Amino acid sequence: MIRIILGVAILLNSLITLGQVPTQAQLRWHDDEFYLFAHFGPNTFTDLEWGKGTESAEVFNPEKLDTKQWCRIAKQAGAAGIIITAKHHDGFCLWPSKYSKHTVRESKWRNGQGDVLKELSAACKEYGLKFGVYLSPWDRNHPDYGTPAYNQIFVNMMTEIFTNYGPIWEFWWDGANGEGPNGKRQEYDWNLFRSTVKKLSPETVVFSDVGPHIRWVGNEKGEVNATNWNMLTTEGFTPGEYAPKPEVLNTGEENGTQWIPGECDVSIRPGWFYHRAEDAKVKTPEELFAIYLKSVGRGANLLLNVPPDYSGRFTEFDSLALMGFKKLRDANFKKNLLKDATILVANNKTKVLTDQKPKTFVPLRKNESITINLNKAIAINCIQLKEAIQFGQSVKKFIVQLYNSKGDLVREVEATTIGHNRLLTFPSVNASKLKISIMDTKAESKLSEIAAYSISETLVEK
Ligand code: FUL
Repeated sequence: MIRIILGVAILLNSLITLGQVPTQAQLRWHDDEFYLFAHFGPNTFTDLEWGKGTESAEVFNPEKLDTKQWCRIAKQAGAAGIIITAKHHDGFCLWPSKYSKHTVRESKWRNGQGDVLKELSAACKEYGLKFGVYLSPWDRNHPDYGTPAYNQIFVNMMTEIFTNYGPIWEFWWDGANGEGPNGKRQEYDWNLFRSTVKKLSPETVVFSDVGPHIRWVGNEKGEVNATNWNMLTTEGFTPGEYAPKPEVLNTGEENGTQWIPGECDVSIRPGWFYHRAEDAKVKTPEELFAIYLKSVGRGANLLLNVPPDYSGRFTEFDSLALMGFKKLRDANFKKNLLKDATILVANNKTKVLTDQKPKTFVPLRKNESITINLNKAIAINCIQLKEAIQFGQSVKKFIVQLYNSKGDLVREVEATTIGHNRLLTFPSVNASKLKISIMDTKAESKLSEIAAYSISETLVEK
Protein backbone atom coordinates (compact mmCIF):
# COMPACT_ATOMS: atom_id res chain seq x y z
CA MET A 1 0.00 0.00 0.00
CA ILE A 2 2.73 2.40 1.04
CA ARG A 3 4.56 1.58 -2.17
CA ILE A 4 1.50 2.37 -4.25
CA ILE A 5 1.03 5.69 -2.45
CA LEU A 6 4.71 6.47 -2.99
CA GLY A 7 4.45 5.55 -6.68
CA VAL A 8 1.39 7.76 -7.13
CA ALA A 9 3.15 10.61 -5.31
CA ILE A 10 6.20 10.32 -7.60
CA LEU A 11 3.97 10.19 -10.66
CA LEU A 12 1.99 13.23 -9.50
CA ASN A 13 5.16 15.09 -8.77
CA SER A 14 6.56 14.39 -12.23
CA LEU A 15 3.25 15.45 -13.77
CA ILE A 16 3.38 18.72 -11.83
CA THR A 17 6.97 19.44 -12.83
CA LEU A 18 6.22 18.56 -16.45
CA GLY A 19 6.38 21.76 -18.43
CA GLN A 20 8.78 23.42 -16.01
CA VAL A 21 11.78 22.69 -18.13
CA PRO A 22 12.32 24.17 -21.60
CA THR A 23 11.65 22.21 -24.76
CA GLN A 24 14.61 21.79 -27.12
CA ALA A 25 13.21 24.64 -29.28
CA GLN A 26 12.94 26.90 -26.21
CA LEU A 27 16.47 25.98 -25.12
CA ARG A 28 17.81 27.02 -28.54
CA TRP A 29 15.74 30.20 -28.31
CA HIS A 30 17.30 31.10 -24.92
CA ASP A 31 20.69 31.06 -26.63
CA ASP A 32 19.48 33.51 -29.31
CA GLU A 33 19.46 36.25 -26.64
CA PHE A 34 19.33 39.32 -28.92
CA TYR A 35 17.59 39.85 -32.26
CA LEU A 36 15.79 42.51 -34.28
CA PHE A 37 12.17 43.46 -34.87
CA ALA A 38 11.31 45.29 -38.11
CA HIS A 39 8.07 47.29 -38.13
CA PHE A 40 7.39 48.03 -41.77
CA GLY A 41 4.20 48.70 -43.80
CA PRO A 42 1.89 51.54 -44.87
CA ASN A 43 2.61 53.34 -41.56
CA THR A 44 6.21 53.77 -42.74
CA PHE A 45 4.83 56.01 -45.49
CA THR A 46 1.91 57.71 -43.72
CA ASP A 47 3.89 58.55 -40.56
CA LEU A 48 1.37 56.70 -38.37
CA GLU A 49 1.82 54.17 -35.58
CA TRP A 50 -1.59 52.53 -35.92
CA GLY A 51 -2.83 52.68 -39.50
CA LYS A 52 -6.62 52.92 -39.85
CA GLY A 53 -6.87 50.19 -42.47
CA THR A 54 -8.42 52.66 -44.91
CA GLU A 55 -5.09 53.73 -46.44
CA SER A 56 -4.74 53.04 -50.13
CA ALA A 57 -2.40 50.10 -50.84
CA GLU A 58 -0.62 52.47 -53.17
CA VAL A 59 1.06 54.30 -50.31
CA PHE A 60 3.34 51.30 -49.89
CA ASN A 61 6.25 51.87 -52.24
CA PRO A 62 9.74 51.21 -50.81
CA GLU A 63 11.62 51.99 -54.01
CA LYS A 64 15.01 50.90 -52.75
CA LEU A 65 13.96 47.97 -50.61
CA ASP A 66 17.11 46.11 -49.63
CA THR A 67 16.48 43.32 -47.13
CA LYS A 68 20.11 42.20 -47.55
CA GLN A 69 21.14 45.54 -46.09
CA TRP A 70 18.90 44.83 -43.04
CA CYS A 71 20.54 41.41 -42.69
CA ARG A 72 24.08 42.71 -43.13
CA ILE A 73 23.53 45.24 -40.36
CA ALA A 74 21.71 42.74 -38.13
CA LYS A 75 24.56 40.27 -38.52
CA GLN A 76 27.21 42.88 -37.81
CA ALA A 77 25.27 43.94 -34.73
CA GLY A 78 25.41 40.37 -33.43
CA ALA A 79 21.65 39.81 -33.72
CA ALA A 80 20.46 36.21 -34.06
CA GLY A 81 17.54 36.94 -36.41
CA ILE A 82 14.85 39.33 -37.63
CA ILE A 83 11.11 39.32 -36.91
CA ILE A 84 9.05 41.26 -39.49
CA THR A 85 5.54 42.70 -39.15
CA ALA A 86 3.98 40.68 -41.99
CA LYS A 87 0.66 42.33 -41.11
CA HIS A 88 0.13 45.09 -38.56
CA HIS A 89 -3.22 46.33 -37.22
CA ASP A 90 -3.99 48.15 -40.52
CA GLY A 91 -4.33 44.75 -42.18
CA PHE A 92 -1.87 45.37 -45.04
CA CYS A 93 -0.04 42.14 -45.95
CA LEU A 94 3.63 42.33 -46.90
CA TRP A 95 3.10 39.18 -48.96
CA PRO A 96 0.50 38.66 -51.73
CA SER A 97 -2.02 36.79 -49.57
CA LYS A 98 -4.92 35.12 -51.34
CA TYR A 99 -7.08 35.95 -48.34
CA SER A 100 -6.88 39.73 -48.49
CA LYS A 101 -7.31 42.50 -51.03
CA HIS A 102 -5.01 44.80 -49.14
CA THR A 103 -1.50 43.53 -49.91
CA VAL A 104 1.75 44.23 -51.76
CA ARG A 105 -0.06 42.91 -54.84
CA GLU A 106 -2.46 45.86 -54.78
CA SER A 107 0.40 48.35 -54.35
CA LYS A 108 2.38 50.00 -57.13
CA TRP A 109 5.60 48.70 -55.65
CA ARG A 110 7.31 46.62 -58.35
CA ASN A 111 4.05 46.70 -60.30
CA GLY A 112 2.39 44.57 -57.67
CA GLN A 113 4.90 41.75 -58.16
CA GLY A 114 6.93 42.30 -54.98
CA ASP A 115 6.93 40.13 -51.87
CA VAL A 116 8.72 41.41 -48.76
CA LEU A 117 8.45 38.10 -46.88
CA LYS A 118 10.02 36.21 -49.77
CA GLU A 119 12.94 38.62 -49.97
CA LEU A 120 13.56 38.82 -46.26
CA SER A 121 13.32 35.07 -45.65
CA ALA A 122 15.84 34.49 -48.48
CA ALA A 123 18.17 37.23 -47.22
CA CYS A 124 18.03 35.80 -43.67
CA LYS A 125 19.02 32.39 -45.03
CA GLU A 126 21.88 33.93 -46.98
CA TYR A 127 23.20 35.77 -43.92
CA GLY A 128 22.70 32.93 -41.46
CA LEU A 129 19.97 34.74 -39.54
CA LYS A 130 16.79 33.28 -38.12
CA PHE A 131 13.53 34.45 -39.68
CA GLY A 132 10.52 35.34 -37.55
CA VAL A 133 7.06 36.68 -38.34
CA TYR A 134 4.71 39.02 -36.46
CA LEU A 135 1.08 38.68 -37.54
CA SER A 136 -1.47 40.95 -35.91
CA PRO A 137 -4.81 39.25 -35.31
CA TRP A 138 -6.38 42.72 -35.03
CA ASP A 139 -7.18 43.79 -38.58
CA ARG A 140 -8.75 47.18 -39.28
CA ASN A 141 -9.13 46.44 -42.97
CA HIS A 142 -10.43 42.92 -43.48
CA PRO A 143 -14.19 42.90 -44.27
CA ASP A 144 -14.68 39.65 -42.31
CA TYR A 145 -13.03 40.98 -39.14
CA GLY A 146 -15.52 40.86 -36.28
CA THR A 147 -17.27 37.76 -37.65
CA PRO A 148 -16.48 34.06 -36.96
CA ALA A 149 -15.24 33.72 -40.56
CA TYR A 150 -12.23 35.87 -39.77
CA ASN A 151 -10.66 33.24 -37.49
CA GLN A 152 -10.37 30.92 -40.48
CA ILE A 153 -8.96 33.78 -42.59
CA PHE A 154 -6.28 34.27 -39.97
CA VAL A 155 -5.54 30.52 -40.00
CA ASN A 156 -5.33 30.59 -43.82
CA MET A 157 -2.86 33.47 -43.65
CA MET A 158 -0.73 31.60 -41.11
CA THR A 159 -0.86 28.56 -43.38
CA GLU A 160 0.44 30.63 -46.31
CA ILE A 161 3.27 31.96 -44.18
CA PHE A 162 4.37 28.62 -42.74
CA THR A 163 4.03 26.85 -46.07
CA ASN A 164 5.70 29.38 -48.34
CA TYR A 165 8.27 31.19 -46.21
CA GLY A 166 9.41 28.68 -43.60
CA PRO A 167 11.18 27.64 -41.57
CA ILE A 168 9.76 30.25 -39.22
CA TRP A 169 11.83 30.37 -36.05
CA GLU A 170 9.60 32.65 -33.97
CA PHE A 171 5.96 33.62 -34.50
CA TRP A 172 4.59 36.74 -32.80
CA TRP A 173 0.96 37.31 -31.81
CA ASP A 174 0.04 40.78 -30.76
CA GLY A 175 -2.68 40.82 -28.11
CA ALA A 176 -4.22 44.12 -29.33
CA ASN A 177 -7.91 43.71 -30.20
CA GLY A 178 -9.80 46.78 -31.40
CA GLU A 179 -12.66 47.39 -33.78
CA GLY A 180 -12.54 46.35 -37.41
CA PRO A 181 -14.04 48.14 -40.45
CA ASN A 182 -17.59 47.17 -39.44
CA GLY A 183 -17.11 48.54 -35.92
CA LYS A 184 -17.01 45.07 -34.37
CA ARG A 185 -14.34 43.41 -32.30
CA GLN A 186 -13.22 39.89 -33.00
CA GLU A 187 -13.49 36.95 -30.66
CA TYR A 188 -10.20 35.29 -31.40
CA ASP A 189 -10.10 31.51 -31.50
CA TRP A 190 -6.73 31.17 -29.75
CA ASN A 191 -7.05 27.39 -29.46
CA LEU A 192 -7.45 27.12 -33.20
CA PHE A 193 -4.52 29.50 -33.81
CA ARG A 194 -2.29 27.54 -31.44
CA SER A 195 -3.16 24.16 -32.88
CA THR A 196 -2.56 25.50 -36.40
CA VAL A 197 1.04 26.48 -35.62
CA LYS A 198 1.63 23.24 -33.75
CA LYS A 199 0.41 21.26 -36.75
CA LEU A 200 2.20 23.26 -39.44
CA SER A 201 5.45 24.06 -37.68
CA PRO A 202 6.01 22.28 -34.35
CA GLU A 203 9.53 23.71 -33.96
CA THR A 204 8.39 27.34 -34.15
CA VAL A 205 8.44 29.16 -30.82
CA VAL A 206 5.29 31.22 -30.38
CA PHE A 207 5.18 34.53 -28.52
CA SER A 208 2.14 36.20 -27.00
CA ASP A 209 1.24 37.69 -23.62
CA VAL A 210 0.86 34.11 -22.40
CA GLY A 211 3.03 32.09 -24.76
CA PRO A 212 2.53 29.14 -25.41
CA HIS A 213 6.35 29.28 -25.63
CA ILE A 214 7.49 32.85 -24.92
CA ARG A 215 5.76 35.54 -22.88
CA TRP A 216 5.54 39.31 -23.05
CA VAL A 217 7.19 40.99 -20.02
CA GLY A 218 4.37 43.49 -19.46
CA ASN A 219 6.09 46.61 -20.82
CA GLU A 220 7.64 47.90 -24.03
CA LYS A 221 10.74 49.35 -22.39
CA GLY A 222 12.93 46.29 -22.85
CA GLU A 223 13.01 45.50 -19.13
CA VAL A 224 12.20 42.36 -17.25
CA ASN A 225 12.16 42.36 -13.45
CA ALA A 226 15.38 41.69 -11.56
CA THR A 227 13.50 38.67 -10.22
CA ASN A 228 12.66 36.81 -13.38
CA TRP A 229 11.15 33.33 -13.34
CA ASN A 230 10.82 31.40 -16.58
CA MET A 231 7.57 29.87 -15.39
CA LEU A 232 3.99 31.08 -15.75
CA THR A 233 0.54 29.63 -15.12
CA THR A 234 -1.65 30.42 -18.11
CA GLU A 235 -4.81 28.41 -17.42
CA GLY A 236 -7.80 30.75 -17.68
CA PHE A 237 -5.84 33.51 -19.43
CA THR A 238 -5.60 34.59 -23.07
CA PRO A 239 -3.43 37.18 -24.82
CA GLY A 240 -4.67 40.77 -24.66
CA GLU A 241 -7.37 41.97 -22.28
CA TYR A 242 -7.53 38.70 -20.37
CA ALA A 243 -3.80 38.26 -19.88
CA PRO A 244 -2.20 38.09 -16.44
CA LYS A 245 -1.35 41.51 -14.93
CA PRO A 246 1.79 43.21 -16.35
CA GLU A 247 3.48 42.86 -12.92
CA VAL A 248 3.04 39.09 -13.12
CA LEU A 249 4.34 38.94 -16.69
CA ASN A 250 7.29 41.07 -15.61
CA THR A 251 8.49 38.59 -12.98
CA GLY A 252 7.06 35.29 -14.18
CA GLU A 253 5.92 32.94 -11.42
CA GLU A 254 8.14 30.90 -9.16
CA ASN A 255 5.55 28.15 -9.07
CA GLY A 256 4.11 28.64 -12.56
CA THR A 257 3.04 25.42 -14.25
CA GLN A 258 4.59 26.02 -17.69
CA TRP A 259 8.03 27.03 -18.95
CA ILE A 260 7.27 30.35 -20.69
CA PRO A 261 10.32 32.63 -20.58
CA GLY A 262 10.16 36.39 -21.10
CA GLU A 263 11.10 38.37 -24.20
CA CYS A 264 11.71 42.11 -23.84
CA ASP A 265 10.46 44.09 -26.85
CA VAL A 266 11.54 47.69 -27.25
CA SER A 267 12.14 50.08 -30.12
CA ILE A 268 15.45 51.77 -30.91
CA ARG A 269 13.32 54.89 -31.51
CA PRO A 270 10.33 56.33 -29.62
CA GLY A 271 7.89 54.78 -32.15
CA TRP A 272 7.67 51.30 -33.64
CA PHE A 273 7.44 52.52 -37.24
CA TYR A 274 9.85 54.84 -39.00
CA HIS A 275 9.22 58.57 -38.57
CA ARG A 276 11.69 61.02 -39.96
CA ALA A 277 11.15 63.34 -37.01
CA GLU A 278 12.63 60.62 -34.77
CA ASP A 279 15.97 60.36 -36.59
CA ALA A 280 17.57 62.39 -33.82
CA LYS A 281 15.91 60.29 -31.14
CA VAL A 282 17.57 56.98 -31.86
CA LYS A 283 18.80 55.40 -28.62
CA THR A 284 22.53 55.70 -27.99
CA PRO A 285 24.80 52.64 -27.70
CA GLU A 286 24.99 53.31 -23.95
CA GLU A 287 21.19 53.37 -23.65
CA LEU A 288 21.02 50.10 -25.57
CA PHE A 289 23.64 48.59 -23.27
CA ALA A 290 21.57 49.59 -20.23
CA ILE A 291 18.56 47.87 -21.81
CA TYR A 292 20.71 44.80 -22.48
CA LEU A 293 21.58 44.56 -18.77
CA LYS A 294 17.88 44.73 -17.87
CA SER A 295 16.81 42.10 -20.41
CA VAL A 296 19.53 39.62 -21.42
CA GLY A 297 21.30 40.39 -18.12
CA ARG A 298 18.20 39.22 -16.25
CA GLY A 299 17.74 35.98 -18.15
CA ALA A 300 15.25 37.21 -20.79
CA ASN A 301 15.78 37.77 -24.52
CA LEU A 302 15.97 41.20 -26.16
CA LEU A 303 13.85 41.94 -29.24
CA LEU A 304 15.05 45.33 -30.48
CA ASN A 305 12.94 47.07 -33.10
CA VAL A 306 14.81 48.79 -35.93
CA PRO A 307 12.27 50.19 -38.40
CA PRO A 308 13.30 50.43 -42.06
CA ASP A 309 12.54 53.84 -43.61
CA TYR A 310 10.36 54.61 -46.65
CA SER A 311 13.18 53.81 -49.07
CA GLY A 312 13.14 50.28 -47.61
CA ARG A 313 16.49 50.47 -45.80
CA PHE A 314 17.74 50.86 -42.23
CA THR A 315 18.93 54.44 -41.74
CA GLU A 316 22.49 55.30 -40.86
CA PHE A 317 21.30 56.65 -37.49
CA ASP A 318 20.00 53.25 -36.45
CA SER A 319 22.89 51.38 -38.00
CA LEU A 320 25.49 53.52 -36.21
CA ALA A 321 23.73 52.99 -32.88
CA LEU A 322 23.65 49.23 -33.48
CA MET A 323 27.36 49.11 -34.34
CA GLY A 324 28.17 51.16 -31.24
CA PHE A 325 26.07 48.80 -29.12
CA LYS A 326 27.94 45.78 -30.53
CA LYS A 327 31.28 47.45 -29.85
CA LEU A 328 30.32 48.08 -26.23
CA ARG A 329 29.32 44.43 -25.72
CA ASP A 330 32.49 43.15 -27.37
CA ALA A 331 34.83 45.48 -25.51
CA ASN A 332 33.26 45.07 -22.08
CA PHE A 333 32.66 41.31 -22.17
CA LYS A 334 35.90 40.48 -23.94
CA LYS A 335 37.61 38.51 -21.22
CA ASN A 336 36.30 36.44 -18.36
CA LEU A 337 38.57 37.53 -15.49
CA LEU A 338 37.93 34.21 -13.74
CA LYS A 339 39.44 32.14 -16.53
CA ASP A 340 42.71 31.52 -14.63
CA ALA A 341 41.23 31.56 -11.14
CA THR A 342 41.10 28.60 -8.77
CA ILE A 343 37.47 27.71 -8.23
CA LEU A 344 36.59 25.59 -5.22
CA VAL A 345 33.35 23.84 -4.45
CA ALA A 346 33.40 22.10 -1.08
CA ASN A 347 37.22 22.24 -1.16
CA ASN A 348 37.39 20.52 -4.54
CA LYS A 349 38.78 22.32 -7.56
CA THR A 350 36.48 22.59 -10.54
CA LYS A 351 36.88 23.87 -14.07
CA VAL A 352 33.34 23.32 -15.28
CA LEU A 353 32.14 26.78 -14.29
CA THR A 354 34.36 28.49 -16.85
CA ASP A 355 34.32 25.89 -19.64
CA GLN A 356 31.53 27.69 -21.55
CA LYS A 357 29.68 24.41 -21.89
CA PRO A 358 26.04 24.80 -20.85
CA LYS A 359 25.80 21.06 -20.30
CA THR A 360 28.33 20.91 -17.45
CA PHE A 361 27.31 22.23 -14.04
CA VAL A 362 28.01 22.28 -10.32
CA PRO A 363 25.12 21.21 -8.06
CA LEU A 364 24.57 23.43 -5.06
CA ARG A 365 22.10 23.21 -2.21
CA LYS A 366 20.86 25.98 0.06
CA ASN A 367 23.71 27.64 2.01
CA GLU A 368 26.41 26.03 -0.12
CA SER A 369 29.00 28.25 -1.79
CA ILE A 370 31.73 28.53 -4.35
CA THR A 371 35.06 30.14 -3.50
CA ILE A 372 37.12 31.74 -6.22
CA ASN A 373 40.77 32.60 -5.62
CA LEU A 374 41.99 35.03 -8.23
CA ASN A 375 45.68 34.66 -7.30
CA LYS A 376 46.08 38.45 -7.69
CA ALA A 377 44.01 41.59 -7.14
CA ILE A 378 41.73 42.42 -10.07
CA ALA A 379 39.29 45.32 -10.55
CA ILE A 380 35.78 43.84 -10.91
CA ASN A 381 32.39 45.52 -11.35
CA CYS A 382 30.37 42.86 -13.12
CA ILE A 383 29.58 39.22 -12.33
CA GLN A 384 27.81 36.83 -14.65
CA LEU A 385 26.09 33.61 -13.57
CA LYS A 386 24.19 30.98 -15.51
CA GLU A 387 22.01 28.09 -14.43
CA ALA A 388 21.83 24.85 -16.40
CA ILE A 389 18.21 25.59 -17.27
CA GLN A 390 17.73 22.37 -19.21
CA PHE A 391 16.97 21.01 -15.72
CA GLY A 392 14.71 23.93 -14.78
CA GLN A 393 15.27 27.11 -12.81
CA SER A 394 15.96 26.95 -9.08
CA VAL A 395 17.98 29.74 -7.48
CA LYS A 396 15.78 32.12 -5.46
CA LYS A 397 18.47 34.17 -3.75
CA PHE A 398 22.26 34.38 -3.79
CA ILE A 399 25.05 36.59 -2.49
CA VAL A 400 28.33 37.53 -4.11
CA GLN A 401 31.06 38.62 -1.68
CA LEU A 402 34.32 40.16 -2.86
CA TYR A 403 37.44 40.27 -0.65
CA ASN A 404 40.65 42.27 -1.05
CA SER A 405 44.17 40.83 -0.73
CA LYS A 406 44.09 41.35 3.05
CA GLY A 407 40.99 39.21 3.28
CA ASP A 408 38.62 42.11 4.05
CA LEU A 409 35.13 42.00 2.64
CA VAL A 410 35.00 44.96 0.22
CA ARG A 411 31.70 44.42 -1.57
CA GLU A 412 28.60 42.35 -1.03
CA VAL A 413 25.91 42.04 -3.68
CA GLU A 414 22.66 40.25 -3.08
CA ALA A 415 20.36 39.16 -5.89
CA THR A 416 17.45 36.81 -6.54
CA THR A 417 16.98 34.68 -9.66
CA ILE A 418 19.62 33.58 -12.19
CA GLY A 419 18.05 31.46 -14.97
CA HIS A 420 19.66 31.47 -18.41
CA ASN A 421 21.90 34.42 -17.64
CA ARG A 422 22.38 36.95 -14.85
CA LEU A 423 24.61 40.00 -15.14
CA LEU A 424 25.17 41.92 -11.92
CA THR A 425 26.98 45.24 -12.01
CA PHE A 426 28.26 47.32 -9.08
CA PRO A 427 30.85 50.03 -8.43
CA SER A 428 34.30 48.60 -9.10
CA VAL A 429 36.45 47.02 -6.36
CA ASN A 430 39.87 45.40 -6.34
CA ALA A 431 39.27 41.82 -5.38
CA SER A 432 41.51 38.82 -4.78
CA LYS A 433 38.83 36.41 -3.68
CA LEU A 434 35.12 35.92 -4.40
CA LYS A 435 32.53 33.87 -2.64
CA ILE A 436 29.17 33.05 -4.21
CA SER A 437 26.61 31.60 -1.81
CA ILE A 438 23.21 30.15 -2.58
CA MET A 439 20.93 31.58 0.11
CA ASP A 440 17.71 30.02 -1.12
CA THR A 441 16.79 27.64 -3.88
CA LYS A 442 13.67 25.77 -4.99
CA ALA A 443 15.45 22.50 -5.59
CA GLU A 444 19.13 21.65 -5.89
CA SER A 445 20.49 24.46 -8.08
CA LYS A 446 22.75 23.70 -11.01
CA LEU A 447 25.23 26.45 -11.84
CA SER A 448 26.77 26.07 -15.27
CA GLU A 449 28.91 29.20 -15.74
CA ILE A 450 30.41 32.10 -13.85
CA ALA A 451 32.38 35.05 -15.14
CA ALA A 452 33.67 38.39 -13.91
CA TYR A 453 34.36 41.52 -15.95
CA SER A 454 35.65 44.99 -15.54
CA ILE A 455 33.23 47.04 -17.62
CA SER A 456 33.37 50.76 -18.19
CA GLU A 457 32.27 52.39 -14.93
CA THR A 458 29.73 54.56 -16.81
CA LEU A 459 27.89 51.40 -17.87
CA VAL A 460 27.30 50.08 -14.36
CA GLU A 461 23.55 49.82 -13.75
CA LYS A 462 22.25 52.89 -11.94
C1 FUL B 1 1.78 46.53 -29.75
C2 FUL B 1 1.29 47.21 -31.02
O1 FUL B 1 0.06 47.89 -30.80
C3 FUL B 1 2.38 48.17 -31.46
O2 FUL B 1 2.01 48.90 -32.60
C4 FUL B 1 3.64 47.36 -31.73
O3 FUL B 1 3.43 46.51 -32.84
C5 FUL B 1 4.02 46.54 -30.49
C6 FUL B 1 5.20 45.64 -30.72
O4 FUL B 1 2.94 45.77 -30.05
O5 FUL B 1 0.82 45.77 -29.16
